[in-house]
Amino acid sequence: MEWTCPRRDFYVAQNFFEREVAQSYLREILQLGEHPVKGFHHPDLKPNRFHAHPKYPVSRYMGLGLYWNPLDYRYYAEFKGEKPHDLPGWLVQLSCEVAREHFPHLSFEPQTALINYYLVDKKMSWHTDKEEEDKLAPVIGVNFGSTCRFYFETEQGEEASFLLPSNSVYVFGGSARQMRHAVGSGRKNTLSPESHGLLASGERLNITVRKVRKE
Ligand SMILES: O=C(O)CCC(=O)C(=O)O
Repeated sequence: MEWTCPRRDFYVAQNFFEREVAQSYLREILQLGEHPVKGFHHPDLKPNRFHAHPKYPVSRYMGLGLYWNPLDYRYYAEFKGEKPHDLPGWLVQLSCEVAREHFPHLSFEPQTALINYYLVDKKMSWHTDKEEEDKLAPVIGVNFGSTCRFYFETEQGEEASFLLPSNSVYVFGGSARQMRHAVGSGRKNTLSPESHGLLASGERLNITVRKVRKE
């Protein structure tokens, strides 16, 4: 497993886990998602001038640790009166190790994981992750399912992209923490072996682990 560096302070690694390990992690996340309240759901977004009740672009969404509410873009300790699931131990360990490897000088604590489960043809348009108080702490992304195109802004303000397959991990922090980024929909017929039987062709599941609160 090797890290590439598409821009300063942004790293990506493919073939991250052994296949059986990746499969067991994906299965665990899907099981957490079955909970009727704090599992996967399709939340409303902030109203805009076109829609009074727009929906979050990703059809299935779940927060662990803290709940990020797409309706007001704030983090909460509870969702509908329930405490979100805790982050699984492997996700805490993985995110701390990746943060320490690439950003040893920055403070990091895995306080939340946002899980986006993209059904076929679903994608995320250009945005900046700016709702967290800590504007430097790294965001660690873990990817399962189908390959998608990941778009990001270079330091020169140009748009660039690369293909992001299943079983890959990315991390961006420091000078890249506020970079604009987007993801295309999962490509058909690229479903990875560890996702077979768990996700359908063209589906994709992304987990981003974040530090939200400042010290
Ligand atoms: O699906 C992805 O890899 C990106 C998710 C994302 O941009 C976000 O959660 O802010």
